[in-house]
Amino acid sequence: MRKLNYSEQTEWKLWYDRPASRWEEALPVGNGRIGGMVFGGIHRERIALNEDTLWSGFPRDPQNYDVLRHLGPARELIFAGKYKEAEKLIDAKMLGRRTESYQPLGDLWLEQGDSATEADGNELRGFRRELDLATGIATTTYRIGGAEYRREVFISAVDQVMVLRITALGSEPVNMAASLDSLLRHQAFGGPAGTARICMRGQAPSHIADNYRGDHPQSVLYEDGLGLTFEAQLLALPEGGGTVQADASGRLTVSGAKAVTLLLAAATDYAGYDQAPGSGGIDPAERCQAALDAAAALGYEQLRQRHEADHRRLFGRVELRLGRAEEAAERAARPTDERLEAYRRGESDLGLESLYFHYGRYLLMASSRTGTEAAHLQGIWNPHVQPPWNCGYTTNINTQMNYWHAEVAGLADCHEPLFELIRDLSVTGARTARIHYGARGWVAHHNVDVWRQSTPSDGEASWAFWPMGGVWLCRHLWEHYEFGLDEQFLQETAYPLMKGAAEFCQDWLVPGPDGRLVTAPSTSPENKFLTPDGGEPCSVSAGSTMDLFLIRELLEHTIRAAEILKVDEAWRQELADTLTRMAEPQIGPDGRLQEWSEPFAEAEPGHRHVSHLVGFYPGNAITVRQTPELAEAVRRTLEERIRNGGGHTGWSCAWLINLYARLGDGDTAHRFVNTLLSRSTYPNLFDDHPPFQIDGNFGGAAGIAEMLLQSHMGGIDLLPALPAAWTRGQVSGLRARGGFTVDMTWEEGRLTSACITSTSGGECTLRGLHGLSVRLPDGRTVQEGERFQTEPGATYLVG
Ligand code: FUC
Repeated sequence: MRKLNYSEQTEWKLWYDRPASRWEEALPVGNGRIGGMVFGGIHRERIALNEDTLWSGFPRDPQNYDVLRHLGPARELIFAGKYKEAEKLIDAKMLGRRTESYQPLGDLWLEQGDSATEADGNELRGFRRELDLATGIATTTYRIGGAEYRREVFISAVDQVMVLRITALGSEPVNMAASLDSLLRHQAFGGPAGTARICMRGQAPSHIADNYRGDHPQSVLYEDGLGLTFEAQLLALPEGGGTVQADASGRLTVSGAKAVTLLLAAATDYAGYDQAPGSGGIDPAERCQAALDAAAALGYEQLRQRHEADHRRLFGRVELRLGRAEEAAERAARPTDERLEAYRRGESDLGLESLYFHYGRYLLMASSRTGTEAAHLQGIWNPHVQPPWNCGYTTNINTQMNYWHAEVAGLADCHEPLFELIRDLSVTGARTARIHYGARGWVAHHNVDVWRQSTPSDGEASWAFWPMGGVWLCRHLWEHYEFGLDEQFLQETAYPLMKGAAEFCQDWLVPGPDGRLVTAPSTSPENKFLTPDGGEPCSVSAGSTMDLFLIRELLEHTIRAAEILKVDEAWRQELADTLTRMAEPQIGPDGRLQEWSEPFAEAEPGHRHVSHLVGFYPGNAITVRQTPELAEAVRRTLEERIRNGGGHTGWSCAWLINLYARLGDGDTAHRFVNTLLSRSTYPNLFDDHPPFQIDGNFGGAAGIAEMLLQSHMGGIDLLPALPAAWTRGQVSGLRARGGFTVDMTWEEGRLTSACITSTSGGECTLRGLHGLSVRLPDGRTVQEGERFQTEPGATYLVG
């Protein structure tokens, strides 16, 4: 395919001409498990560290054995229209305990060079710190006097260590000191005598009793022996002479070296959600030592090559370029924070928009890799002992949004940690289903942590009472199958989990007063209606639209999966029967999609959640082609929400991009891309909810992909929501459902060429061809909307 002649030198980089002055300016690196935020300091460098299993708490039984006896009475109150009373009952009797918090591991501090050099009249020049998304390497360079210093940082997924390479060019040697520190209980010390190693060993709190509102030391509990143990170790490999010394207090000094490679390993004794810390046979110190020894034997060059090859393999799968190369290069020549400022002031910068897309891919690669924990509210990066919302997995939108781009943007393998989370939840959630609701299958609620809490958390019904977490998560299993068509995955992983969630739904649905099956109690995440009698804000009723969409889709996907696998025929029939008996989402008298089963007035008409639109995106129960009236109701719902201030948090705005893309309204989708970047983005391009929350990055990337390619209506829609601002561009490697990969170029707002690769054969239908046609290998041509058979591995050109 013709390339638009961009330069990789500048394109996929975030760069700055000064060190980060706060955490939200630092640059994230990660291998899915270990995370680092690189500040790029000059004489004093900080790399804030994380390890993805370092959480407060330990396994406990969070079941509330009292819930079940209140379920019947709560339903009676709801069906009698006594919503407020039902809500009070739930708040008082049917919730659970606070989930645990993700913890910061600590900081690696480097002191480098001698500030006296500068005082002697040698100015600091040429400072640059950057993050190259294509290689996953953060680099800081600067000159002082005749010396040029360079620090490179990456975290290798292959070798499980952070690698820091410090070099000095010119006459000056590298003189530096390194130390480790943590906000958690810890000790730092030197390695065995004669080694160039320092260590930090510490303990995570047994419980964090409060959310972030500044740090409340009294909410951080340590009970002896109950928290996870963690360890970080740093090893120095100097080159070109130089001496290394590690003292007993944990300070490592290197002097007179030409270059030094620092290797950092980190581990905890987390051995699974159901294993008490320390009981799983994992020794974090041994783990660190083994990783460091293996990495040291490879040496810097090999570590870097192995990391880069692995990183490029994933990152290079997709390329998106918007607008003219010269313009993109010109904009990229500016520091990213200035670029963002200019964009905020209204300057167009299509390169920044594609950078944001690639950053969304980069961040998922760095926070969710095979074998690691799933990405939580902040991916893996967090400096707080009491992080906002515990840095948890909040499953009424945020956890799902983290993975919206995974399939379409070529990172299906990064989706796997979420499947592991779902698998664990199906075990803890089976107890909760039985104990809380007397139901089969498994259930998960809104807050989940590393211990896989499946019960409601503490708090209030409007968010804590949400037994649909597992149902929604299961959509990811099905999507993974639909994109990749991996039948083994469907059989061994997806189907058993979907089946359990579907069984829960069968038992959870009850006949409402009109005999139709509904959920009760039911909430619509975090929004409230005004009670018809007293006009009081209330969150609890029966059969919220979101519940109905989520359950409907799960049952349909489960039936489809059982058909493909040729299993459970009788049960399939049961599910099909349930579907016919379920209540349907309603269009209200004002033409909007109703959020609840009744046309209640909303307490907050500009609410950030648009839960009832879940059937339109990410779901496909409503589509512009198949159900145009409902799609029109979606549009009206959106307009009203937005008119009242909706879309104001990062993720909420990101959702709007996806929804407008599905409406085929590229210009409005683009307006929200613009809003997300201008209003909800930190200097390091992290999403600013506020505060930092990574879902907006991921949802934004998904939205950009959704504007370019859709495959939810049976067939592939090319450029379905191209905004006027993206007149020309090219993209390669986007994935479509049915096992296809799509490359496209376009000019003047029209498709100019496309190449479809079929991974597993199967039928394909293309739309958005603008008069172009598909050439088949046998010479036949296929037009817009015409179905054709593909061969596995074959490519089909559109021109
Ligand atoms: C949900 C959202 C909030 C926030 C939190 C983590 O409760 O309503 O906006 O994203 O999750």
